[in-house]
Amino acid sequence: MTETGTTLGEALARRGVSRRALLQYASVVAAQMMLPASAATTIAAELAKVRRQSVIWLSFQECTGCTESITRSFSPTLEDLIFNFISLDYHHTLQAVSGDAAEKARETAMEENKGKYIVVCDGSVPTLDGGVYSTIAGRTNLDLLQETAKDAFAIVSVGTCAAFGGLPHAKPNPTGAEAVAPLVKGKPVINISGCPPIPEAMTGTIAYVLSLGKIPDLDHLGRPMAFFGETIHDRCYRRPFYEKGYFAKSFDDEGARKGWCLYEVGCKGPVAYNACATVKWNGSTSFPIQSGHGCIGCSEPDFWDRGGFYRPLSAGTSSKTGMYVGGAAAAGALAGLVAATVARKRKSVAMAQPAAQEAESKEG
Ligand code: FSX
Repeated sequence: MTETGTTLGEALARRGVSRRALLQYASVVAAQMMLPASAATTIAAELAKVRRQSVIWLSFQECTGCTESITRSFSPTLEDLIFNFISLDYHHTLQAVSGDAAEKARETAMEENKGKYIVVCDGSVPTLDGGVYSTIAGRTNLDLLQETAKDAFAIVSVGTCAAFGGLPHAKPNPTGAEAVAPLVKGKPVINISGCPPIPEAMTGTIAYVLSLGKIPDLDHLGRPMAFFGETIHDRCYRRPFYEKGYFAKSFDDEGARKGWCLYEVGCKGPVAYNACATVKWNGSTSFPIQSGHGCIGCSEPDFWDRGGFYRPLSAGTSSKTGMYVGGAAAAGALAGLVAATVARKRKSVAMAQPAAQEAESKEG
């Protein structure tokens, strides 16, 4: 880990990492965060000055997919984050210590870095029955979250579970699972949704906060605009087929083989805000739509309850069940969906309107 008392620049130099390499890395972060190229110099300079930065990672009700995802980050790598950038003082999956020693590490990190440390949370927090459904060191998730968040600089909620409740929050939500943001008061919360979230969205955001000491621009759901400012549909390479009305009707028909739009086989790209189509996955190798599967909208609230992963958006959703339905109910539900999207004041909202028109025409 970064040696106490030294700066990141000094630590990197000792490892033979040149200033040029740091600048290159800063350029990647600047590009990811949609900053002007000139910001790279500032980021590199500020990163070089960064001293030991404590990060406390709290895991609640989740599947560990978010940690799996961040360990597959390509730029920067988790190794960069842990060994060169930060001190990951507490992380259930990655820490070497356990039991009392782990809790002591968390308490010490909080004490020594009051007001400066970052808390990363994954998973949702059970609130029913006194929060008994998930405990760590004999304490409820809620208790641990509120104690740890109290003196933090900022909270970063990674994954749809921490950001919006995710799978544990899906009906009937037996544990009373809640997202993190409503449970911590008076602290900035950055949501990086996705089930799991894109690793570069997590590491890029954390690097941004570390280097610039501020919170990036967020959308109305608390997500960094740099990664969540556009829909998958906005940047999808299959979009020209959508415009021309070329749609795959099943996953193995001729249209699917020709790479046509997956809208009619249930793709939720038009209403899913995330960077899968641009940042992609596994070192920019591919993303679900590129491998032939529609987007399931995992970065949006309540995507599990909406169900219908293979039903087209034009089939709409039932306000009662949350499941996709057809006919008149569909048109009304979809109109609501479109209206909600319009409220987001994003240019990509226009892309949801053809779906509403399609639903209306089907109704007629
Ligand atoms: Fe949830 Fe993450 Fe999905 Fe899993 O920690 S966002 S279930 S990928 O693991 O919280």
